[in-house]
Amino acid sequence: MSLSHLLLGLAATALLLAPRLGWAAEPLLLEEINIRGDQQSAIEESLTMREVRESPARDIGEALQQLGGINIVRKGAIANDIVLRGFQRDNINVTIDDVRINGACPARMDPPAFHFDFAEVESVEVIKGPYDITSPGGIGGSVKAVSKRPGPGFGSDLNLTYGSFDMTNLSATAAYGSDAYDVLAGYAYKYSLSPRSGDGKRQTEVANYRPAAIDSRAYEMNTGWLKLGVNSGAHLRSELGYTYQDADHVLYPYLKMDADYDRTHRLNWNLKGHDLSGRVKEVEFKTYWDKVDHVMDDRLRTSSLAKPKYYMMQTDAKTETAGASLGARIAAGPGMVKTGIDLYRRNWDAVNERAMYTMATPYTPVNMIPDVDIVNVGLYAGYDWPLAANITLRGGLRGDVASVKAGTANVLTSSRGNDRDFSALGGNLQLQWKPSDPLEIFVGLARGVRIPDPEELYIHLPGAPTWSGDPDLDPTVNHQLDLGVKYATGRWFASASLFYSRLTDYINFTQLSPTTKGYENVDATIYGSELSGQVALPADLFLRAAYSCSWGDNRDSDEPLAEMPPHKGLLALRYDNGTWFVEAAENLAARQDRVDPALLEEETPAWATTDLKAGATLGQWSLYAGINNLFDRQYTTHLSYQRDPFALGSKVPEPGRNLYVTLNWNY
Ligand SMILES: [Cu+2]
Repeated sequence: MSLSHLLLGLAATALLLAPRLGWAAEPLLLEEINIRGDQQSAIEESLTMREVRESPARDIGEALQQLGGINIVRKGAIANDIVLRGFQRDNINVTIDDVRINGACPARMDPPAFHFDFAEVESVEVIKGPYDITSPGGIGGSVKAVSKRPGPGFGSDLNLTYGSFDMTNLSATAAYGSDAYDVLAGYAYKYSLSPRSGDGKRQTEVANYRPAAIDSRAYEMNTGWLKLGVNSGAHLRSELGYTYQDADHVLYPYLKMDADYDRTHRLNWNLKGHDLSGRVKEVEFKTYWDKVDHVMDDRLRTSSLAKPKYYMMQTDAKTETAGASLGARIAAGPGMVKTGIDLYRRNWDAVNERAMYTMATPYTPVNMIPDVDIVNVGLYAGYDWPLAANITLRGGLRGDVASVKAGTANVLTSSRGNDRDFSALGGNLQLQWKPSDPLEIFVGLARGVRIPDPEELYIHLPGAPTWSGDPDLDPTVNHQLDLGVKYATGRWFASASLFYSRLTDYINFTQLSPTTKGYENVDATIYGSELSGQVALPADLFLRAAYSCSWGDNRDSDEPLAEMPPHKGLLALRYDNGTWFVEAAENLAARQDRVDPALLEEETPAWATTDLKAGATLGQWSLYAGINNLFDRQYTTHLSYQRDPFALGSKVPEPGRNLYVTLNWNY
């Protein structure tokens, strides 16, 4: 294999060069340990772009997997959906610069994180639990990506990754910043063939692909973005951003169809005033608009053979979201008030056509998601109260009203009415106490509410089985308790957290009748813990360990909740002198035998994989190379097959041994 020779050559060069480069640089890792130790509370975790750059992750979901409590739904080579502490879909908020961007696909081919490229992103912050009062929903937590912002002067970043299965990630950004204004432009290209798993077969071989499609590209994506910043005086800043993304030919062996294309526009404008007076620390107005066009069909599958059209089935789906918010931070008494108002409107429409529906008129269009509008308005206020030098109490409340209305008819809207109104009240109380300097204790109590989404309310797709929403669903309410302990010195930190979520009217996907699958409100609990630690050992060695688990119980049926990830762990040893590093990591997941019998879920065996990587930085250049799944294990994760009516029944295996090399130039 030429690629492995290339990697060996690069690693040898790095090893030879390293001693000449000196040991002066303070490891970036120590800084990260300090940030994790000092600045993050027990319910927060963040992913830095250093970690993304070193990894062969194809998307934000895959990159976030290394954090405690995060798993992904594997549907193919890309577009992995984020699962946070066992919560997924609308139970978590995934945003970029606080922009809500929804997927258009009713089968979640394009989850929110699919729509922003990580070359756009500077960092990703994860808040575990319903502690973010600044936006609606998010009862399981929030994943908040923050986009890159230009620094002073000219800056540029070029990144080239090439790996097994012809995986190619190219990105380039160029920026210029002065006191008065700044501008940033970026472009990213991603391409890959379908990965081969440990048995040497492509992921496409587990599904019903036509022979010619097995070796076709797994995805091809182009993303371009532009960001303009204008500073008026010392206290006012305005930012305008626009991103266009075109994803083509994205394969989903998890499902019965593939995406022909996803076209996404995202536009946002922010105006921020800071230190406006002694009391008013910050006032910010944000507004955004985004739109996704998604078309999927089964033209690459054997199901489309000998049909009147080039497909047996096709879904044309569109979603459009617009929102605005006004928020302020005001000093009051010993602490700080945070308050604001926000609103968004989302439209979602999906039309499905199938050859044999109906026999009299083949390809009769079905209003699968009947042009549904949601309008949500919310208000929030919170207070950060430093009770003493080492104790902070934070509290906040949030209220929302929402109305949902279907614009076209299907079986559900015609028989049971086509609009609903909702109201929601949430809030939280967080105590952060440092009894002694390295030790910190966290106690959090929170209530979060999220309304049912248009799919859960109104989807209707006749078939075997029929996929059916329920227009009478109630919002899910989460009452959660969090306990955390953290011990952090400059050179190491350890953190342990426990959470317990009591969920009323949890929206559960299940078999509703022998012929119908759909959604029901049930009472449920999800609870679990995360443990993590990072230690700077002598001789520039670093050890990192992480463990996380979550259990889900359906209290109505006394059975486990579906799609709960098993216990997982990570152990990594790294040598890093600030100039070059080598790292070995072991990823572990336990067997999952807690399965939902109502959906005929299957158990998943335990697995372990080994990853190796190395990298070096010389001036403006960095070079990284690695091998993931070194021993070419054949395995699937528990979240690798669809329980939905669009289930193909195939489990999508994880990639087998794969190599990658990344060259980065940063100026
Ligand atoms: Cu789709």
